[in-house]
Amino acid sequence: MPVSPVTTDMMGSQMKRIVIYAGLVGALLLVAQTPEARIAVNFQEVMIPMRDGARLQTVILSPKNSKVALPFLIDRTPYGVPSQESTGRGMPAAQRARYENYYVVTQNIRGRFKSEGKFVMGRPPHDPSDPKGVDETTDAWDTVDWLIKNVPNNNGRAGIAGTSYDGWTAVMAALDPHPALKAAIEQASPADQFLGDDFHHNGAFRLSYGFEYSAMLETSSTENYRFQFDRGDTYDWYLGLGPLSNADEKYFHGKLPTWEDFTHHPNYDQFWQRLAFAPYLNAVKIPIVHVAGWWDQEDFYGPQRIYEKLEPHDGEHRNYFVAGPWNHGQWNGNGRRLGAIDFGSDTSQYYREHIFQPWFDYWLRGQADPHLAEATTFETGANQWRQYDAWPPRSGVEMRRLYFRDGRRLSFDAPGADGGFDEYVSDPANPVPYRPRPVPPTYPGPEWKVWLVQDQRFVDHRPDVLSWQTEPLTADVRVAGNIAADLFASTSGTDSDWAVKLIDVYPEDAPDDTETKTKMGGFQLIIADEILRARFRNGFEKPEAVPAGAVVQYGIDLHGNAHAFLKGHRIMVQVQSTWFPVYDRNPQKFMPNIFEAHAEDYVKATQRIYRGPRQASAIVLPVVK
Ligand code: PG9
Repeated sequence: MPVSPVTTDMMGSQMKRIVIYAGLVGALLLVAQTPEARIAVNFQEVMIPMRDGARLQTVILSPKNSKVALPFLIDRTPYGVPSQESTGRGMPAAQRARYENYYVVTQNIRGRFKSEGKFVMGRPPHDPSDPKGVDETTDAWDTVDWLIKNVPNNNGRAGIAGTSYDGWTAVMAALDPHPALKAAIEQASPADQFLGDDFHHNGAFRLSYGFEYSAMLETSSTENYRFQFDRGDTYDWYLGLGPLSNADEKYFHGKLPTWEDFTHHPNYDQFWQRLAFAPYLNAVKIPIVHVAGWWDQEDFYGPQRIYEKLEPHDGEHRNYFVAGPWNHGQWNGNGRRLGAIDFGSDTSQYYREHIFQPWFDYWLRGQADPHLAEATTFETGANQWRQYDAWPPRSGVEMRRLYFRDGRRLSFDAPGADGGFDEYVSDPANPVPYRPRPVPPTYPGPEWKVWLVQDQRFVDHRPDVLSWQTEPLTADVRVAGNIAADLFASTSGTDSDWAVKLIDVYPEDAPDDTETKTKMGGFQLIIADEILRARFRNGFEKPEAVPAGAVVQYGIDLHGNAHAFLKGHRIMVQVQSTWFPVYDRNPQKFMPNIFEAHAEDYVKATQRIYRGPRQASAIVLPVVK
C-alpha cells in the first residue's frame, strides 16, 4: 500500500482508500479524532503525460504553507487515488513527518480508473530493442521527470514506495531509475507469480485468490469489483464449482485476461518467466529496502527473493532487508498484535519511525543517516527487534535437522532402526479447509488477513492431516534464517500436493489472550509453511507424473524466519495434501493441464511420509547457537 495513507490492508482498493482517508483505521486514527490533530493538505489532481501520449491520473498532496523546497514520495497503484473529499479533513497527525515534508504523490497505473492506456496485470518490461516500448519502469521515469519539471518549489529529489502491487511498481521504477529518483522501499512486492507469490506457490494454483483477484481487477477498469458469491461459505462454493474449467464456462466466459493466462500457462513457461523479477535484478541502481511480513498471506516470498537476487550486485551496500510480525500491509497500520498473538509493542510504528521515515528523510531531505543494519528482523516469541550484518545470518547459526519419528514424535535425534511411515488418505472430494469454515470471500473482510495465525487445532484431528511434535522444550530454541522441509513421501496416485506447516504449540498453562478472548493453552501457531505440487519436483517448466507408490524425496523451501520456540512450548509439524480453497485441488492423477481436468479425474490417494534412517523426513532449522 502507498506511502500516503495509513492502511492495515493487503491491497488498497479505491473503497479502502476512501475508508482510510476518511479516518477509520486503527489506533493512529484515534489520534486523529480532533480537528487540530490532523494535518491540512492541498489536493491537486493532474493527468501526467507518458512518452507514448497516454496520460495517468495522479493526485499530489502538499502541505499547506510550506516555505521550503520539498521532495516527492511517490506511490504507483492499480487500486485508485485519494479523492478530494477524503483528504479534505486533513491527514493523520501520526504521519506528520510525511505530510509536512513531502509532496505525497499517488498515481493510477495504465488502464485503471481515469488513467489512459491498457491495464496489463504485472506488465513485464518492454522489449529493450523497441525504442517506443512502455512499461512500469518507463511510466515511473516519465512521472518523475514531469513532477520535477512541473511542480513548483520541489527540491529535485524523489523517492518511491508501496505495498504489494505498489511495491512491485516501486521495484520496477528502481530497475532503470530517473536520475532524480534517489531511493525506494518495496513492501511485499511479488517476485514470481508462479513460484511463490499471489497466484501460485511452487506451481500449486492459488484458486480463491487467483479467481477473486482477477475478477476484482479485470471485470471493470473503474472499480475494484467484488465477485458475488451466492453462498456464505466459499469453501462450499468452490467445492461446488467442481473442475476449474467451470469457472470460464459458468462465470468468466473467457473475458478475464488473467484467468485465461492461468488456464493456458499451467507450467513455468516463458509467460511466467517474463513476469518474474529474477532476470531483471542485475544491479542495485538506487538504495532500496525490502520489507516482508512473517505472516504475509499474499507476498511473503517476493521481498525475500528480490533482496536475495540483488544482494550479489550490492557492492555499494545499498540493498537492505526488513521483516516484522505482520500480515500483508500491516506495517502501514498497527503492529502490536496479529489475531490472538501479542508482540508486546507496536512493531509497525517502530518500522515507520526507525526505518521508513528516516530512510526517506536521509535520501531525500538530507536529514541524519539512520545507519540501517543490513537486515532488521523481528524475532517473534522473544518479541525483540534484532539486527544482522547478513540475511540469512552467516554466523552464530547452525543448521539442525528435526526428524519425524515413530509415535508422531519430532526429535533432533536421527532415527535408528525405528523406520516405517505414517499414512493418510487424501480425498479431493473432502479437502482440508485452510481456515475454519465458513470461509468468507477473500476481500474485503478481516478474516483473510489473519488466517496464517489461526489455531491449527481446527484441522489437527482430521485423518488427512498428520502431526508430529517434540516433547515440551527444556530450553528456548531460537531460529534465524531459512527453514526447509526434507520430505520422503509416496502417493498411490500419480500427482500430489505436499503442504508442510511448522507450528509452535503453546503450553497448556499459557494464559488466555484477553483481547480476543482466545484460549492459548495448546494453541497451534504456524511459524512457517509452504506447498509443493509434486509434478514440479524436478523443475517447474515440465511437469512429470509421480511414479505411484515410489518413495520420492522432496525439498520444500519454507523461507526465512526469526522465531523463538520458548521453553515449555513444543515444536510441531503438520503435513497434508489439500489446502482449500486457497489452493486448488490436485486431481492426484497426473494430467498435463489441471485446468482441463474433469470431475472424474479427481481421485483419492494414500499418502505416506517415511521416517526410516535412509528416508529420514525432517525439518531443517537454522538454530541460533
Ligand atoms: N497481493 C496483491 C497483488 C500484487 C501484485 C499482483 C497481484 C496481486 C496486492 O495486494 O496488491
